[in-house]
Amino acid sequence: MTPTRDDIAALFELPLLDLLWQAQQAHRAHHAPNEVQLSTLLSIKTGGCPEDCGYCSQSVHAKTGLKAEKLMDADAVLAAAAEAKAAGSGRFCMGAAWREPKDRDMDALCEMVAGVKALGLETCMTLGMLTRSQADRLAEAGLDYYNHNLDTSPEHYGAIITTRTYAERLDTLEHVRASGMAVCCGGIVGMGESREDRVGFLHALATLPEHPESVPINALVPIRGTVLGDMLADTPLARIDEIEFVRTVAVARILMPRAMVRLSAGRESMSESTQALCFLAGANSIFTGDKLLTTGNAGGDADAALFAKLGLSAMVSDQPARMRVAG
Ligand code: SAM
Ligand code: DTB
Ligand code: SF4
Repeated sequence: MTPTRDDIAALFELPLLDLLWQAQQAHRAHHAPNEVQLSTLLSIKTGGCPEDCGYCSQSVHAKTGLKAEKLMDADAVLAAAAEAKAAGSGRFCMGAAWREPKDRDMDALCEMVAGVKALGLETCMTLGMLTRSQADRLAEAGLDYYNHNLDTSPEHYGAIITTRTYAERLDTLEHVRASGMAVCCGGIVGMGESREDRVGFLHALATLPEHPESVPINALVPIRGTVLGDMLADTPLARIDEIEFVRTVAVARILMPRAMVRLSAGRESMSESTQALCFLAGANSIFTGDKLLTTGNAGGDADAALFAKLGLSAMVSDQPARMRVAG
């Protein structure tokens, strides 16, 4: 049944232990309870992005001092992918600070996809908006997942980004879906949004024509020089409460039971206990490695220690999660 915003708000309002119980039941009905999928990120084209996303260090509108770089050579990308595989990662996600890829970049991008796949890794890219023909080319080259986030509720969106519309994001998601690739789509919490916005954000995801196979839930990484990073540094109380973050993960799990829910950016500043609660709430995927795109991440050693402490193991394949389910 299609959930309404009222249904979703009611989930958020449950006593925490009831919410976690429901989330665990949804999780165990569709996923191995103690397995977590591992992805590694690489920024293949850093900085100089014309978009004005208020959270992002890579926007030309931010004053972060980040040096803009050209698209990396395929050889360097493959070397990083081989390292990620050796460290136990199952998926390699390549991100570019673009509004959209240029057609002249497509050959190089396809070469990267084919090379990473040949190493025996699942492939993911996030390059901004895609046309249908660009999505088809990436799919033919062997791209398994495309990440394109809705980021927040339709109502809050305009306070965060003005250079790209919600509707344009939905168009790209449609092109990715039509090309046959799996959809990775989520967003960020802790950007000063209200509970109602978190409800609206999860409602938008859960009512897409099909649920995304992968749902990254990022906690804002506050970066000095970005609009949102400065706001948070100056008003620390605006930071999202960790239990509210756990609730968001649990509601995502209940609404999209077959999706892989990824505990994404922001893990570095979360305690082990909060991360454990997120896994209990149904998160079953993380970014590992010591870097996200431009900021630090918890890293391999910390993750290995956490997994040992919690009795978690790396998921070998998330194939079942990629079976299409009507949303
Ligand atoms: N340029 C492409 C785009 O935006 O479509 C791809 C790269 S972009 C960095 C990918 C996603 O990373 C964003 O949609 C956002 O959800 C997340 N992200 C970026 N900066 C973040 C931050 N400071 N904290 C948390 N998540 C962030
Ligand atoms: C997503 O939802 N989170 C990742 C990935 N998709 C591309 C990116 C997180 C970026 C965090 C900030 C940074 O390192 O620049
Ligand atoms: Fe550009 Fe993506 Fe950063 Fe937005 S999130 S400024 S589109 S790199």
